[in-house]
Amino acid sequence: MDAHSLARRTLLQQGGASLAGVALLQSSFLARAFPSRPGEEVIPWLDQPPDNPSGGVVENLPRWEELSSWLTPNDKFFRVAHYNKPVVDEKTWKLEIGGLVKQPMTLSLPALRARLRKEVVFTLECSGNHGFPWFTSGIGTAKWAGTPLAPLLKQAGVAAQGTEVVFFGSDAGEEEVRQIKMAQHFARSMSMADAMNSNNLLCYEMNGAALPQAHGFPVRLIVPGWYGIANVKWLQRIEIRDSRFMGRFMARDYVTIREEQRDGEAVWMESSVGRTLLKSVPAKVTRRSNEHRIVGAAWGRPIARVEVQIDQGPWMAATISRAVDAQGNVQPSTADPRIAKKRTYWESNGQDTRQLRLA
Ligand SMILES: Nc1nc2c(c(=O)[nH]1)N[C@H]1C(S)=C(S)[C@@H](COP(=O)(O)O)O[C@H]1N2
Ligand SMILES: [Mo]
Repeated sequence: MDAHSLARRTLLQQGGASLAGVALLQSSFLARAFPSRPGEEVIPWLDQPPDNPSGGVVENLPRWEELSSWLTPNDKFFRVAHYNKPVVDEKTWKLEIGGLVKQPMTLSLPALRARLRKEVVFTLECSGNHGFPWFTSGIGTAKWAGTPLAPLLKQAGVAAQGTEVVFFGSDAGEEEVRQIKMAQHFARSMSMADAMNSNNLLCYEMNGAALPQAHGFPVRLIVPGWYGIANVKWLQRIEIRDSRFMGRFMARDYVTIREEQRDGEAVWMESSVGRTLLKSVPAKVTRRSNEHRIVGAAWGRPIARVEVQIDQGPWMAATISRAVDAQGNVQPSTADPRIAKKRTYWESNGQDTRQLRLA
């Protein structure tokens, strides 16, 4: 088979999407990914990522070509934990809602489960994904179930000056800033307007099972449309405040530092990692008799289309895929200043190159 016939026979994942899949594609929270067909063989990538050196911070990274469903099974779903991984007793667990509210609340797990239940299918990606050669599958799609956050905040009665919502996990570690040592819980915040989004869930179920311990049992925050870091696990306390929260995961780590141009002058922009960016990857190349197919995933924004570029050389290597969103924005190439002038590893949504050999 030559490169021409490969290109001709190459189909992107739209070809394999079921009608149900196509309907789901309208959602901006969902990756378009890899249905598999009977009798097809997966051609392994030559450029397998190196071993994960993170020492337990990042775990359970799947190989893209092993995934065969739109939803990522819980046992193939990546995990990130920056501190300890608390084992929480659901009998004594309580969620507090406090700070600038008229009616502070304490909720048990049965009390949360008794509230309105909502499901959302959302693709969760770590913003560090593709920031290192070993970190290329820090992403998964699940059907998350829980109770919407907004009605609870309304019930607690946010005071007029309450503008910031801080979510604390029960996991904690020691931080040192300006020679001040402090024990800190994992915490992230959002503006009140962002927190009130009706898709946000206090989530207790993942793909139909109780939220697994490693994914934040008994309750985590799920904020569709945001990078992984905003989806606080092992949730313990929600606090309404009147000023920006500047903890490690808002203002020191998960800060993207990028050089930008303003009228010929280089300026440095530092921004907190927030909403997901447009991205795609080639997930696997399959063969069924003489037909090859490149199957990929695209996510982060409503996707209009995905394009793939294949080398014309003798190795017939499939290389770059890129996504185009509904507004016509194209996933940046790695030479684009948005990627090339970025000095921290988060938010690496550049076009992804993979290598394989077709025998
Ligand atoms: N409490 C707490 N929540 C957390 C984290 C953490 O370390 N502690 N890590 C965050 C990061 S960086 C990511 S990418 C996601 C990963 O979610 P997962 O482990 O369920 O895949 O959880 C987020 N929520
Ligand atoms: Mo992350």
